Amino acid sequence: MANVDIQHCIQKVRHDGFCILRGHFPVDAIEACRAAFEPIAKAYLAEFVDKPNRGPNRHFIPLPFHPPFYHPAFFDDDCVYAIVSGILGEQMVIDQYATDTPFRGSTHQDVHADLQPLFPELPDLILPPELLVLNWPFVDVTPERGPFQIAAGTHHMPRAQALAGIESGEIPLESLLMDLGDAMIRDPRCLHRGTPNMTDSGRTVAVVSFMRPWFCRRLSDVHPIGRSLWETLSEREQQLLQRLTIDESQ
Ligand SMILES: O=C(O)CCC(=O)C(=O)O
Repeated sequence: MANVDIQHCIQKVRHDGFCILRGHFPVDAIEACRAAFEPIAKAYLAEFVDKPNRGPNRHFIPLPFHPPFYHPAFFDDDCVYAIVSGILGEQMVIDQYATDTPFRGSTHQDVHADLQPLFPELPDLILPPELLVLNWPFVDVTPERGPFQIAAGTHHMPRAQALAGIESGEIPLESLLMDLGDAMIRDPRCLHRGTPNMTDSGRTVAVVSFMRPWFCRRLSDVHPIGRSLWETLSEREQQLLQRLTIDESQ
């Protein structure tokens, strides 16, 4: 944790809605993920190419919980743990491991938040986050590859006001360029959108969702974790991943 200022990152997530840890994750571990993801994406697209679940030519694809996608560098990182637990508390859990991939032909998404207000009857109530997302790209995210855009600080604003501010240009949407090894922690209530990937290779970004232990949602596309891998995890990882189903046959 030597060169990461944890308190600064916590403040940045709280205030702006995101922070980026530059050059944080091991590039060789990510390159292994990129190679292993190719056949997964190919098989997925063979079935769902005409049924994109995130807009034209943009797919949310779950990842299996085994190497190379499971790596302690991603799930047992002291800095990520300190920042995320510094906001959500040490009882936090993970319920999802997946990817977002826009391909050529993807378009600008509507500006959106990934979570609905906790209390819909009070849509303007500003609360601390119940959930944070960790993202890291499997490729360098260049301007041509459809970078994620975010409107900093909009998680502190009534949503209608934030959307109007973005629409009028008063609140800027910032393109987040990322290199292999960069990792982002963000509040998914902070308004954002995906942009078009104009290249012939997918722009895949991994997605891990951390949440306070009382927050539950029904997810249909989460892979189990094999018992043999589970037994090798640290106590902290087992606490984080306690919501996964353990596959006793693996
Ligand atoms: O990966 C991206 O560029 C944005 C994805 C996103 O916000 C979504 O699909 O909800």
